[in-house]
Amino acid sequence: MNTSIYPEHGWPDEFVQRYRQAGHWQGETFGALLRSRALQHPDRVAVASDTQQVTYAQLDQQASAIAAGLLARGLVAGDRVIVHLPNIPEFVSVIFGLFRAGIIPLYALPAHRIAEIEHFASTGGARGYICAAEHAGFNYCNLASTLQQRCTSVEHVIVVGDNTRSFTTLQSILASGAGVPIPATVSSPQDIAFLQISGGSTGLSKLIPRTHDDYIYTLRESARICGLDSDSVFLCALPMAHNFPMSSPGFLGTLYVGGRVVLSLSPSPEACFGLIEREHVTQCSLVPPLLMLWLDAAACSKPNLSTLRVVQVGGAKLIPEVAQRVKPVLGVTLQQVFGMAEGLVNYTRLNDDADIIIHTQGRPISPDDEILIVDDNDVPVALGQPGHLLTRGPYTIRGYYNNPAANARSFTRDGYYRTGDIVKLTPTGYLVVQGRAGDHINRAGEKISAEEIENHLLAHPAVFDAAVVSVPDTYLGERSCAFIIPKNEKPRAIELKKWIRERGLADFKVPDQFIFVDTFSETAVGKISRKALRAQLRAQFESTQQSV
Ligand code: OOB
Repeated sequence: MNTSIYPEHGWPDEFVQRYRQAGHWQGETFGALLRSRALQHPDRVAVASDTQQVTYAQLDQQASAIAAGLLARGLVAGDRVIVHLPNIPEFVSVIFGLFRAGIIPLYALPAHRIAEIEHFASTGGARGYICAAEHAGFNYCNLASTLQQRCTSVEHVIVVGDNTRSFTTLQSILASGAGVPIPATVSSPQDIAFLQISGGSTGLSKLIPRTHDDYIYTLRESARICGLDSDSVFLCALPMAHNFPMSSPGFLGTLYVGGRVVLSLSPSPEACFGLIEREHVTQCSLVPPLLMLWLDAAACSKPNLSTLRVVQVGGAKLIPEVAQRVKPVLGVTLQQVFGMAEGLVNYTRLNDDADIIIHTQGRPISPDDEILIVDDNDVPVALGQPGHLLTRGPYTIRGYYNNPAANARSFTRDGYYRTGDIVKLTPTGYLVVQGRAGDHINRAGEKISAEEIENHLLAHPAVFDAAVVSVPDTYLGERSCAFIIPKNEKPRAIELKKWIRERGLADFKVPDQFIFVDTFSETAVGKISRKALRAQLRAQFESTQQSV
């Protein structure tokens, strides 16, 4: 067991004992889980899309074939493989194939581009990269080629779909592994099951190691809290690599209880309303901006959503005015979700009073989730006062993967994770999110590090200095605004946008707005922190908005 002050990953022994004795950690693994569900109800549909229906038995067979095929190619248990796939059934068979082989998936979002993927490959020491040939007009095979040139550790590229670059296809892996006998699991419950990526408020994303035991605990409890059972049909409309639609309760929570997962390549109301009707969807998760789109579309087009019972909304703050419209317009129960890929997830409960559902972001999953709300000096604030949220518990990581510097910043000496969120606690134990202490931008649930974008802007030859801040946006919640001091000639905003894209960053990180200034302020230059500068610029932005 890890005994360092900032353990890499893994809980100290006393906590391991406590979580086992409480029955939170039941010694399950993903590989064994799928086998057991396939034996319980082989012919039920596990995953459906516009073009495919995969039963539990088929999913189990595919997972074994993929595992055997990958092992035959030379990958071994413990290797890391980046999974870069959109919402297609192969996402599910691939990750269960990796679980079965004991290989660790590292989930990338479809929007990520070479800069992010290269960073994940090098920090994760990835040996493989699995992508779609093409999705939403982007050719992932070209990205794979560049990745292999830049990152020699990535020996294996596997592509879902035909490709002209002669990369190995998933089809051939499946064919080569079909029928090869392979155990349901080779992992121990406390092994790392996969790596998630952090929103990253300081610089580049960090990798989040989640174990079988801790993650499966959240699936079991989330399914219960969200009212899922084997008759439930969950529509996965958000990118399935994201922790929220993966596990809160998400597609994995649905598979845990033997329900049916329906995948949509797009979260738009046009794509989803038809699927809800056709597939008799009962549950779905959305971020607030999408919920707003759905509400507006449903109010106009009056779709048949009669099977839909619950919509989870999280990832960013939902304002009460919007929360209030959910029941009358969609006819469903709203469930607010405030969670993080690092662990802690809070839900409003389905039978909570309307006031709690509309005005709070829920309470923790587990009686063993420990919550501290503290001031800037780590001293607990009085009940009801806002403060920094710190947490530890049976499914909150104790450290990022391979990142002692980040661990020293993000965890207290006794293992609490510093979430970076400012919250208030109600007398009945519900959390109300007030905002962020750190400098990240929460753009429609996608987290953007100001520092990461500033560093790319500073590399532009015409930029003398850059500060990126979040500004309020009616639909996105927050959008990004870059304040730029040009060197000489003022560059055009369109040029800077192109620059960010060409540096291989996800599109959602391209600043929405640019403001060119001569100087940040007399006192700002070199004398105050970036954090204070960003706060000052944000205030400056807000005051100009009010005077317009
Ligand atoms: C989810 O996970 P991440 O890792 O992309 O982002 C976590 C951060 C939180 O620290 C908080 O700043 C923000 O996203 N957040 C919310 C929120 N839910 C997440 N802020 C206000 N209100 C909410 N309801 O976003 C995530 C993971 C699991 C479940 C749900 C969301």
